[in-house]
Amino acid sequence: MKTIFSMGQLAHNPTHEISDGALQPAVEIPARAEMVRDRILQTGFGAVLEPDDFGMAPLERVHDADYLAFLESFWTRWTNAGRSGEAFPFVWPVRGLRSDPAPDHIDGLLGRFSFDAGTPLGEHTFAAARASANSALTTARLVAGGEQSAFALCRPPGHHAAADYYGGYCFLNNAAIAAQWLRDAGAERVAVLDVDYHHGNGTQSIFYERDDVLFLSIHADPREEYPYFLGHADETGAGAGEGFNANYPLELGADWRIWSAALDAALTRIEGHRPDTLIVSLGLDPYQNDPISKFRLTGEDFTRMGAALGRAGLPTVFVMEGGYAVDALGVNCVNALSGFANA
Ligand code: OKP
Ligand code: ZN
Repeated sequence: MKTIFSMGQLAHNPTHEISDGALQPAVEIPARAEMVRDRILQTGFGAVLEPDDFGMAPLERVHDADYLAFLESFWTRWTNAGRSGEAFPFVWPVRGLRSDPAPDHIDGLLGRFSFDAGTPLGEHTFAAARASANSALTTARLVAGGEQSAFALCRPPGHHAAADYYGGYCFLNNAAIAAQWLRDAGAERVAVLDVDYHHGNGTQSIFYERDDVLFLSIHADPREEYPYFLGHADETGAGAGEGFNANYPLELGADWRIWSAALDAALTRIEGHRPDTLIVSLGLDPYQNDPISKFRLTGEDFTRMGAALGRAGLPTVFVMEGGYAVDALGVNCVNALSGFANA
């Protein structure tokens, strides 16, 4: 299986994030991707190739123009305001406040186009996010071109980013951009299965009213875990999309027995959708030793996960999402991908 990755994705190199009520060392760091790339090369799992540049058009199919313009102009606005280093929002247009007109001031814009204060935005963030999206697009094109599967080594991740906001370390929704590109390239139906520990609120929201892209997510119950405000089991889609969204919120501490029951249920739903392509938002944070997560999957469980996905027999695009146990990321990722390849 081929992997697509660009060094340009490493340019987003945050030092800090806001979590647990304090400025903490950032956990979504370049070493995550380097660890996975190194393991793929060391094990001889497959080639690691550079993405092509797909330009802005496939991003505009998923994200709002004013959001992309904000990301593009952010660093100029930030430095013109006399700021330097990483930016964090601190005020949001919640219930009863107005999102439109968008503010002119950078502090207002940061709140208008984000949903949390935990995501550092810096000088090279947009360039790195674009490179990450290009990896997802190049991977999708390989699978559309007949490869049974391919792996987008995306970082920064994407699944928390919606049409017009960033958060959860995510800026461009790589999986959604790949799904939309596949639709535009002729796929009639796509399924996106998100196995990250955190609910994929951005991907859900992008496709919530659509029946062509089935979204499914297995994650920690939002009553207890980030992102807190989406990911409940009663979110089943709306309008034409009613019945095309499926959430499997699990209790903290869930192990493979509990987790795999949700996977089996999700795979049954996917089979019923008869997708031309499956996209797997491959979060590696359900791992038992993940520093910010509370599921209990072992390294071998990632092999089992990959094998179960492989038995679905669908053309599959893997898109990396979270996972913060840096030393274990390479092993767990290659376990999942080889579990798939050997199924
Ligand atoms: C991104 B992805 C933990 C703070 C967590 C945000 C988590 C974002 C996860 N104390 N802050 O889905 O892995
Ligand atoms: Zn996560």
